[in-house]
Amino acid sequence: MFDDKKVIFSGMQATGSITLGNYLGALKNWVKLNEEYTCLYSVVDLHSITVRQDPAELRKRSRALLMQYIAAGLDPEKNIIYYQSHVSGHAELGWILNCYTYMGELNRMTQFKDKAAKHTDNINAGLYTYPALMAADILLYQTDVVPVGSDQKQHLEITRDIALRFNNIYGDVFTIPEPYIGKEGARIMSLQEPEKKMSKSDENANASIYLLDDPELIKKKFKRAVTDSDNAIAYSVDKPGIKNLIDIYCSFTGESTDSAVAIFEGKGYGNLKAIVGDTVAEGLRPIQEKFKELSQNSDYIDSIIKANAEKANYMAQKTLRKVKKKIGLPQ
Ligand code: ATP
Ligand code: LTN
Repeated sequence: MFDDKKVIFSGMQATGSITLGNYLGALKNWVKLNEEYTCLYSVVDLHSITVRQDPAELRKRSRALLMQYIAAGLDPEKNIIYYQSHVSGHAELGWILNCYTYMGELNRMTQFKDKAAKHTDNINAGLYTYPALMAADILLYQTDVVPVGSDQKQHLEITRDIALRFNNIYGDVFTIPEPYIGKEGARIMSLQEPEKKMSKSDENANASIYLLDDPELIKKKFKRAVTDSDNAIAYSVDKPGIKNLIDIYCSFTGESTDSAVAIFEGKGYGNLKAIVGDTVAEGLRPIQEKFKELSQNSDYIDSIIKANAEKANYMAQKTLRKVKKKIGLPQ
């Protein structure tokens, strides 16, 4: 819509430090896709406050998250990297789309059910209507493709349903977005409870590898990874711990599952954990170095934040004007 290139939008919440799950499920694919598309990558800070946050921590984490996008390989001159709260169109369209989203649809959202169960003292309306704001993030930029991990599939489906509903009433207002869910890394599991996805807000720090973890700590966490009482290496749903380690290894090395199993077969769990630990520690080293470099260049980060919010705002206003006109808000 904005030039000949198709549009990509994706985001992460500033609820903690980026995990290996976020990296392999989303960020790594963002870097891969960034040549052929107009890409917007947002730190979705408005989504983060659906769970209670400490203000100083949220500010710090949001900036660190934005810097990790860049450190992982996204060029801020070529990609629009910005804070969601700096573009007021997200909240505006979010409200409008709330009015085109049914409670019956929201009731089915598994992320809401999981988070409500985890935060029983704060089941707020924002947590419930989170998907309408996410739909706004995506539809605001006439997005064609949304690269996410498989846990976001349901949110993409509701986004498409809302967009189709809106278009049916008012004509072709929104582009209908497609999810992009990578083959490997789509769902990285917790190292401590491999039946559960790795999550940046997990209280158990041993369950997640963080992008900025020290290499020695990464190796240690892999050594402590929960597997099973058997010692035979196989890629199977009955062995979620081993399957997860093999998935992580393949995501980093580009090896196929079969050849990874052949490499590790007969070598025991200890060996597998050590090799995966070394591979990840080495694989993350360049990102960590770049992050350190960026940390010393605060003015540069400030200028990126400002310039990119302006670009995003310009794009957002185009859609917002169209939407407001269609639904009859006074011009
Ligand atoms: P939280 O713990 O606060 O729910 P999260 O770790 O689930 O956070 P998000 O910010 O919600 O992370 O998600 C950012 C991106 O990372 C999304 O595209 C999501 O699909 C992807 N993602 C999150 N966890 C995983 C995982 N374990 N495996 C693969 N992709 C993941
Ligand atoms: N809901 C996502 C984060 C998110 C997002 C988005 C992802 C908010 N808005 C728009 C892609 C596109 C999550 O919880 N992982």
